[in-house]
Amino acid sequence: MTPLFPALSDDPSSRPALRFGERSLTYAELAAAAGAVAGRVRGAGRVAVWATPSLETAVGVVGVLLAGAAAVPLNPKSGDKELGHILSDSAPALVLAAPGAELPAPLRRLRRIDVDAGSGSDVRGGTGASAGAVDEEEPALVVYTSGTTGPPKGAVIPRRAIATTLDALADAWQWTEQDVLVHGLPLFHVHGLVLGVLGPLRRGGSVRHLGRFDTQGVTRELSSGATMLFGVPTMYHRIAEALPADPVLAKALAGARLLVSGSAALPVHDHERIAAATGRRVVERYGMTETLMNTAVRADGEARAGTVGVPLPGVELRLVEDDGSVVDALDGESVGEIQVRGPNLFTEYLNRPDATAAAFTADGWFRTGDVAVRDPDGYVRIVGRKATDLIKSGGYKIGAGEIENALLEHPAVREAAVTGEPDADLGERIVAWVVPADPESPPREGELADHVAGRLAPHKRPRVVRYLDALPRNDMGKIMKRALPS
Ligand code: MCA
Ligand code: AMP
Repeated sequence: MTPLFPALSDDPSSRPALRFGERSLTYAELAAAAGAVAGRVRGAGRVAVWATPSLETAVGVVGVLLAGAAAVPLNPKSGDKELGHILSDSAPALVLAAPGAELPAPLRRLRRIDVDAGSGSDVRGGTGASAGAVDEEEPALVVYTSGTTGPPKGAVIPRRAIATTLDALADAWQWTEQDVLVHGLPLFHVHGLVLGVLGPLRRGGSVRHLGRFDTQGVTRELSSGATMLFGVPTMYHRIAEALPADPVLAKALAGARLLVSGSAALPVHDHERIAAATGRRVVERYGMTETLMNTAVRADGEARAGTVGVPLPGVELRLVEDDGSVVDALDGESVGEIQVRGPNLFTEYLNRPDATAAAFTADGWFRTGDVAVRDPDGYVRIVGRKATDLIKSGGYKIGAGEIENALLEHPAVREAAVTGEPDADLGERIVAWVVPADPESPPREGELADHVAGRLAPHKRPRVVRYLDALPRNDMGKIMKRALPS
């Protein structure tokens, strides 16, 4: 197999590779900076990366990959409990961080390497850019992803899956070294890191990261040479909201080659508002941490609102009913769980053979838990999700059980249940149903939000708290979430 980043091997050019705010690196500079990281982490096994939205994160991850090691990207807003779990589960040999970044206590026990992302280094100073061949089945990333219950699981993503998914997207989107991608996604998940950073680098193109998403940044970059935009539906919702009063944004979007949404369903209303204001249709692609990308609306296909397009090259996709029978109909109404097979899939959940086994059928199909229909021309429409205890908020997957456990650790909470409610901005918002330990002095809403944000992560905090005298339970004592007052 070719190296993950052909543009970094041989004779890297002075073409732009990465830009974060005012700071940027050419391919030659990136080869030197990431090569230097590679030289220091070679043989390290798993390497934690303090994944702030910065040049250092991109250089650090590329360096780890050049060295043939595996990167474990950490959300820099992780709370104590979540971070503790990820560190004990993944047992990284060391941590990479930007110089001066303050790391929380559990990370201070690890050996730290500051990533020097300074430009202008001597290309030959790097020792790792042309590292020897690494087996494509070797882990490249361990990305933590929430399930319905318990702490997040580490999805082990091999190098083969990254190369496969990025090349399939290149085919679907005619994505080349001429493309300049703009986005403001976090770098500790697949969307922002694999598609948004490793994607442009595999093509030999470039990425401009906004630091944090806002419509002004999108306007600025798309008006000055950027060709593609990646975002979650919340970002496109905010764009749709801003468009009526922002003709410059409309013009910038109209000039883009490709606008791509993913991580959750893009509401048809937002899709149509953007199309009406810009004349451009957003294309959707469907993926998962465990599978990377499965389907996409192709650049040469019809960008139909409400669909995630067709299976990518190399991806086998089928719909399966609850009784295991395969749904063959392409009729836009026969519903089944999406199961996928192909070289885009992860290897396993780290240290969780039980969960890995449960995720696959006997004949090797991965059960996504997403429920869909297929149109006569094969376009996939996602219509729901099997597990009600998984919430997608702002494009983040969040397990209800994880938040319930955190809430129950608050002394003023006796019982807790967590659900997702429709939200125009976030897709779904997290709602906590709480039975206070003392009904006379229930915990304040903000206190519970801070408690969850501090233990898990801010995006997992409840946006609404509702107080009850008791949770509805069945005869077995199990909480009946469907019986919660709507
Ligand atoms: C507010 N904040 C708090 C609290 N309240 N912090 C601590 N404690 C509190 N009680 C902070 C937040 O941390 C945040 O800080 C700021 O206040 C605003 O919070 P919030 O409203 O939650 O954030 P937002 O700005 O509205 O976020 C919307 C967003 C975000 C930007 C769209 O949801 C986002 O980045 N989503 C992307 C998710 C993603 O990449 N998913 C990919 C996984 P600050 O402003 O400093 O941050 S899915 C995937 O990878 C698969 C493969 C796929 O298909 O793509
Ligand atoms: P994650 O586990 O965080 O990687 O999230 C993966 C999940 O995001 C999938 O199982 C889907 O439920 C959802 N998802 C990703 N892309 C889309 C999309 N374009 N439309 C609907 N849901 C999506």
